[in-house]
Amino acid sequence: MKKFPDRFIWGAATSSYQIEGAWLQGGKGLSIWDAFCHTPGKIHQGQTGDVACDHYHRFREDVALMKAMGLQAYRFSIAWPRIQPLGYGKANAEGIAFYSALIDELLANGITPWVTLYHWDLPLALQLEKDGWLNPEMPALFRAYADLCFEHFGDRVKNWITFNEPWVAAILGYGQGVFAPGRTSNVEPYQAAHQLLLSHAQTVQLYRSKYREQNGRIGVANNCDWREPRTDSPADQDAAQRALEFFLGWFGDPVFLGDYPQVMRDRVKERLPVFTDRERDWLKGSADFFGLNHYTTMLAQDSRGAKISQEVYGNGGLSEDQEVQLSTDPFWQKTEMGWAIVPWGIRKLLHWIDARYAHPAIVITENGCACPDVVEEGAVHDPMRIAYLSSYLGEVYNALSAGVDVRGYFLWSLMDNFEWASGFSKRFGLHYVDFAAGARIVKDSAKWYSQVIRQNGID
Ligand code: PNW
Repeated sequence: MKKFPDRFIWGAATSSYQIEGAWLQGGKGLSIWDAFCHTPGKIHQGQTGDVACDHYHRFREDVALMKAMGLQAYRFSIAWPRIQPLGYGKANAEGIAFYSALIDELLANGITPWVTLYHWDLPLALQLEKDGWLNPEMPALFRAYADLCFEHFGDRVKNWITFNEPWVAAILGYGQGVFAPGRTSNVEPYQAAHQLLLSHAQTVQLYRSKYREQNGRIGVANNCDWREPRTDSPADQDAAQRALEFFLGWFGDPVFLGDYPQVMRDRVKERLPVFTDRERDWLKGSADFFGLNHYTTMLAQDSRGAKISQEVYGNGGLSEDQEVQLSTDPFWQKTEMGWAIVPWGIRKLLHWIDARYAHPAIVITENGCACPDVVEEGAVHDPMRIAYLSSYLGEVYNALSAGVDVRGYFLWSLMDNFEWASGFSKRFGLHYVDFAAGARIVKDSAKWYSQVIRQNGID
């Protein structure tokens, strides 16, 4: 048995837009995802999160599922437009009441809440009136929203994540245009990322000054896939390192080291905004733990002078700035997302983070996979998910054994949900959701994970 450290945190994660539904209820305002999904052509089969898992009405049942599997911690996000329908102004009492009830229900069941303040559902009014994350007024607006959350929930919530995957918000939202707000540009991702980082820094500063006595922890959840050199040539090794710095370094470096990676400043030049000295000071050290979302690995090849194939997943957007051509090994098995299953990638990435950021406390804030799940006589057998999870956790264990400080693991996801541009076609859950009827079915993987938690380890 691979035993994990005594206080290792076993959790599962979700996000507001992907599970809540009730898009026009409880005084909620519209978000950019409401608008994006209602724009024909943007989402698989025109699906939306209008109802999703109907978690807004079923949250007590969902907490019971968590309790039944012995979950220790639950990561969810607050929908900003439920708290401030327009993104500014006073708090919407019904929104506060909803999250308050959820938090109380979790605590009553012995489950620790981990709260993400922003998992992409920006109030639509801020997009229309301010151009969203491109606007330098955003840090003050986000900080005011976060202030309301700390004020109303901070007595009970001690673990905060400012942003989920700023990389995705910037690249998929402002570069490739496949996520809301659907912009395509090779400048705006850098500008949006800059405001996301400054919003993070200001919010952490607020939390650490005004809410010090709440005695909590705050960080950000960055996503990164591993980049393995395609060959052992120095050029490909450099390409893999460059790709990691453009991916995780873009956000990890400012938060832990105080500025963008040198390689980005050299290559992006005047399209990369510059931090002032004061901003660098605020950013540096603005996380109490290193939140990491990780799913897959790709091969990286130096592409200087060559044309980058846009056919390959991952090559869109800003790969020209990196001059890295990505690919996968044809022998790697793929999940339903088309993402390669490469367990050792997580171990190498954990070591990379450990070395670059001077041995931070790492919390894996997401890891999981989409599988072709079907209901058979009331059960869902998902051996592929169990294989994925146990192999990835095995490599997390190896990193731990080698001294990397991993504190916890949040599995994506507690239940099947609205998978963004893929709609309901991709199932990541430990629980199967019948989206027409709303019913939840415990998958084999949930029973397996429950045993992992009970044993505090994997076989
Ligand atoms: C993450 N990519 O999204 C999100 O945090 C979740 O909301 C989501 O459901 C989960 O991973 C599974 O997709 C990502 O293209 C979406 O690199 C896209 C990418 C990465 C993460």
